[in-house]
Amino acid sequence: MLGEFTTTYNLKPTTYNLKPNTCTPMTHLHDDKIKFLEEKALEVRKSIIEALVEAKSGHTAGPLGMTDIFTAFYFHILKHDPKNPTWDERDRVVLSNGHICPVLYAVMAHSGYFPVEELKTLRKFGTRLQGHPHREYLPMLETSSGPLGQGLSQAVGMALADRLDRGQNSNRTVYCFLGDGELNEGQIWEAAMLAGREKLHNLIAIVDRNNIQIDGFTENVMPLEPLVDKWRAFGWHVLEIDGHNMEAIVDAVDEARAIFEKPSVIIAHTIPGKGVEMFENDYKWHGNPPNAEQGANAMAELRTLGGQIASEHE
Ligand SMILES: Cc1ncc(C[n+]2csc(CCOP(=O)(O)OP(=O)(O)O)c2C)c(N)n1
Ligand SMILES: [Mg+2]
Repeated sequence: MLGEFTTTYNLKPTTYNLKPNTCTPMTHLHDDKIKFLEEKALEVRKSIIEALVEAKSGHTAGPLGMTDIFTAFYFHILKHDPKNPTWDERDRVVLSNGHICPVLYAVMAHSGYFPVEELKTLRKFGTRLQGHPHREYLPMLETSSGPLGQGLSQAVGMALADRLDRGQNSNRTVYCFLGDGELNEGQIWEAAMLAGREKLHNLIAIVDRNNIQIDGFTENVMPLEPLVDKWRAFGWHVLEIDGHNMEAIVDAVDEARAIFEKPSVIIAHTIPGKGVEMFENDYKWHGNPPNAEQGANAMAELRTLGGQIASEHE
């Protein structure tokens, strides 16, 4: 008899007393700060190329494409203290697409977490800078990553825990970086569903919408469009930006932090391999490093900003 096993639940959705976010908005970028961030991004790109050439393996396209965003985060947006990485008030950064860690290592080094010189130890046996982020070796990371699809679930857990700890008064934000190809992982959408249901306004995801993944263009491998509608349907506030425009990056994060009734996702349109023509928009650079000659050419192109300024030898 089916009836004997029927249990009735009095299910009610959890209600939260959601209040406007108390986060102080970042000040709007003035021209000097934009120039500072753009120059910093150039240094970061050079460091990434030097590290990859030295390592003789690793990912080129994703790190160069996300350099402007990571520079804006580590030099303007994030609440963090490189000299005190476990500061309790810090924002949390989850790099779900762990393979782009050369850019994370580079901004961490340039902002003072460890010496810039250490970047040349990327992917060497026994070093702290493994090919995918390893928290056991580098404890100033929030998570280890590499297997795609897991970071958003971890970030949702952190955002829920933050709410339990601090209620609505928390001034900490959890940022989760995701690749667009990574969105093929079903676990992402489980986490997105829970974040929407829990109205995690302290969670901001940033999708690297570079249109490539390991073996092709995303829309050929597994179409993601209409991507904005997908996130909206899961209960997220969605923003779309040019991921190479410092003002757009900062304004989007400001808007996302001001939203208090749902999580936000920033879909950042980026050019994979940005800054070096040979690497741009070619998925073959997803997981290949430049050799010494390609690296030297790339450095020259970056030094002259693609021929816009005279090189130091002219
Ligand atoms: C669970 C899992 N499956 C496969 C891989 C291998 N893999 C590494 S990166 C990548 C492509 C991901 O595409 P995207 O997130 O768009 O990264 P991009 O090429 O833009 O850097 C794949 C399939 C992995 N790291 N984890
Ligand atoms: Mg991609």
